[in-house]
Amino acid sequence: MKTLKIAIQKSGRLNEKSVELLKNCGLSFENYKSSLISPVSNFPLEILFLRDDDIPEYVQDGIADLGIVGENVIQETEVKVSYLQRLGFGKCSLKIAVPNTDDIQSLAELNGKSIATTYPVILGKFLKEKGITSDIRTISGSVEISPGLGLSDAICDLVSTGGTLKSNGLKPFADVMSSEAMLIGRAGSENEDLVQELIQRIQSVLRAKETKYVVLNVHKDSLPAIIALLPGVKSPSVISLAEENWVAVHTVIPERDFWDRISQLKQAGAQGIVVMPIEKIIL
Ligand code: PRT
Ligand code: ZN
Repeated sequence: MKTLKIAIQKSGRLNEKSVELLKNCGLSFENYKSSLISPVSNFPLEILFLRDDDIPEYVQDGIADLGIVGENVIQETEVKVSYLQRLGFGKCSLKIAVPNTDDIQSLAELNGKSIATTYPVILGKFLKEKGITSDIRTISGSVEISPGLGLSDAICDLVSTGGTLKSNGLKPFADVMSSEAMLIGRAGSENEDLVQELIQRIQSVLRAKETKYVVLNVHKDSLPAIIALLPGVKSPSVISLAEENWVAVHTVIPERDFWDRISQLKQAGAQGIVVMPIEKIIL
């Protein structure tokens, strides 16, 4: 049987979450920091640990079948790969930022200005689309110090909390792209059975992360109002309690509107609400 290869970041911001995701998919492997390849003992898969910048090309060229990498890196390397699944971590945005003292109002004011970045391809396309001609200065790191050193008028860099911009006297001015970690595959690999199996496992882990398992007690009279508030996978399970006219309701609730939903349930008569994490949801 064929063994798949998946490339993930060796160390850095995406490493831990990528390893965690694969382990939550039930894959058993050693996360050796020193080795480049780790075999999975219970699935025909090998994990390649690489620098994130190399992952898109490895996948495009078929050295790896799959990869986990930020969309920013994929777009900057301009590779031909299939986007298989958004993974919900490593979220950030690529932004143009200017010094706090700059009173720039419109994108057009970037005409003729210099912008330092490690993302010349993405920035170049963005500016071209907007009809703006700036001087893109490609540097390899520490972009945020470049206006302070007089090397550029503005920067274009990834931002997550905004702390780095702030501590360098910069303010975000324009959004170029938003990014998150993405499962990519060699073009056409999405049709392979093993790849499909892995995608399904990943999706079941992601779905579970977005939902909580909730058990609550309610008087039978309030049951219709409670059920009306619950979406559930299909419909909630309702189990009789020893106390007459009381039932326990088992259901799942989406993480995103969790607290609103819980307070609505309480108002509708729910008591003794127990909330549990879910490991996997297989549809
Ligand atoms: O060694 P290797 O080449 O593999 O890693 P790397 O150093 O190139 O990348 P790494 O580990 O820093 O980031 C990997 C991926 O994480 C990126 O390609 C993004 O997809 C994603 N990501 C998410 C981020 C950030 N958030 C982020 N905040 N990548 C970088 N940053 C940097 C940003 O460049 C800036 O210096 O963090 C700083 C800003 O952060 P805040 O929180 O202060 O706004
Ligand atoms: Zn990198």
